[in-house]
Amino acid sequence: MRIDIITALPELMASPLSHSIVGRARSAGIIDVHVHDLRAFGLGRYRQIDDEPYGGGAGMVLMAEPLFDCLESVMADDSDLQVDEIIYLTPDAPVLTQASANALTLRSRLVLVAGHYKGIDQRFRDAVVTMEVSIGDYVLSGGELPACVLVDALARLLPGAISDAESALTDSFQDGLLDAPLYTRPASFRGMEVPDVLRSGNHESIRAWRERMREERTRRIRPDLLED
Ligand code: 6GU
Repeated sequence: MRIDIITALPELMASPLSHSIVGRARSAGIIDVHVHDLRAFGLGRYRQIDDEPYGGGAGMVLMAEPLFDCLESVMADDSDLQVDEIIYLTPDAPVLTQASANALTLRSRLVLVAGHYKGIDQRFRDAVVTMEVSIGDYVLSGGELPACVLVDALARLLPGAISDAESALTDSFQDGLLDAPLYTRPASFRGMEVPDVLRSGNHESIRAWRERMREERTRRIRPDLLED
């Protein structure tokens, strides 16, 4: 899978995209991530990328022209992969779920547009954006961290990204339930014990215990997940 990211703050994204599973998936050629600096397409001597909103109001708006120019340069590269979706990260959009992440892994090439300031010119959204994604009901300063979140959610699902093939399948949410509690050595720590069942060696009781814990935790912490 190839992902191109358009952002005014490429430095903000460098570290999250270079470590852990995403970093390793990139090194292994499982995911090909390219970050494009919107500022390089800024207008005039000062490479301007934002301006005041028509109609007034607080905050600045990313201008259409640098966004179109940057997107056109991304589309004009020599990749033989077709762009499947142009995704704008914004809080006024449907929230990313494990199901929508799973669906996106079937795509071969995505362009992510990370807005900053107040937002981006609506004409870019209307003309070229094919999908909009929020990562939750709270406000962040820009789409850069959400874009990193989306890349992480996708990278870990791609074949070969995770060594233990089972690991991504047993993640919280992958089947709609939260994970069971985890323990590692020592068995006794400051008077706190690992549940006996996990040390019993009885795989059937362990499986049953985990299933019960997952249901109990989901009912207590996220009852909304059990609704459908
Ligand atoms: Cl995608 N962008 C911003 N700026 N804030 C958010 C978000 C996105 N998702 C949740 N909050």
